[in-house]
Amino acid sequence: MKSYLGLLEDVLENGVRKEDRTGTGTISVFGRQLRFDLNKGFPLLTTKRVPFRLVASELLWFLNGDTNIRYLLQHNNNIWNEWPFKKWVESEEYQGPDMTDFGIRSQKDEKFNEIYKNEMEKFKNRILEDDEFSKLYGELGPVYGSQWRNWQTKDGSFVDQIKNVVNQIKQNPDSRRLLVNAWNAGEVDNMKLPPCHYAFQFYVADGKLSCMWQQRSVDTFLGLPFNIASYALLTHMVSQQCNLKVGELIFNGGDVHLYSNHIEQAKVQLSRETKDLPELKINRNPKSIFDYKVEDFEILDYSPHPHIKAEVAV
Ligand code: DHF
Ligand code: TMP
Repeated sequence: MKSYLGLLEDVLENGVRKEDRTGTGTISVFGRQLRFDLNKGFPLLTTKRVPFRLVASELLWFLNGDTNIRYLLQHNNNIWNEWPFKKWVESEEYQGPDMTDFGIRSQKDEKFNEIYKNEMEKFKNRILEDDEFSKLYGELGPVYGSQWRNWQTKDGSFVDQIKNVVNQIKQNPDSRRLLVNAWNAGEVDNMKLPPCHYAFQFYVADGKLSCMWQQRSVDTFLGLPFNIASYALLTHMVSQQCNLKVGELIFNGGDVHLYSNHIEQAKVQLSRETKDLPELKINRNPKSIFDYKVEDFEILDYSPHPHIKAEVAV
């Protein structure tokens, strides 16, 4: 995982100041690649603890074709809450305290932060308990899960890209078309957040399955460690389903940035020594790529440095 730290260093050294949609401000570089040999351990950062359980439940949520945060909340996963919450507090129906710019304000104003946390708890409970509310306000739009499993075509039929790509890997491993695409140009405007990791491709050679993904926008401190672990996990799952060994995992990033409020955390991470990578154990051989459960995965020998807190830009 030295390469991840190398990228942090690269952004710190070469990043150019750039304003961004969230108003936080970033330093940013354009066009970078990282490569991981999945036979040398599971690429979960060791210079800070990354919550693997959250990575796994998010990936299973994508694979279920689900785009509603209710599933995530049922799995105690809060990583997508801010975006549907934004839609809720901006709606006509919302009558609570003013939540304008809650992301930035909650970091700067202690009193507001308490009010915000309270509204967020109420929102989460309603998503979990109220079916109608969750249908209206828990939805992220046709994001990853929808495009991966139910890409709608012109004639109104649906393409299951995951099922197709797994079948193709089994039947036609030399194919150069082993691709899944989440960037559906006709639907991007209906998504709460257009896909950051927008496409991935598999490659089979020497009995080994490799995977390369494309990411247009990269939150190097918060998002990227999740993204690396998520595509690593997906590659292990697909290789198990196709009776292949794992090969390489390759990341291609477009706008690779560090938010201005993550710089100190990045430096702390760079001051830490890396440790041996953990191993992934999959405890079962499920019938299909759609039958995995969070409990099927175990991370062995993971003893990272402590977690480092950082605020997510909304
Ligand atoms: N927006 C931004 N600005 N950056 C992101 O990385 C991002 N990622 C999204 C959605 N929108 C985003 C989905 N993935 C966290 C990690 C991944 C993620 C969203 C959030 C995150 O906050 N991770 C914390 C731990 C969270 C927890 O324990 O609940 C971390 O420290 O890794
Ligand atoms: P953007 O849509 O304006 O590019 O903002 C998206 C932000 O979220 C950006 O900082 C990248 C980050 N991000 C990741 O790094 N990984 C992810 O998986 C997701 C969903 C977002």
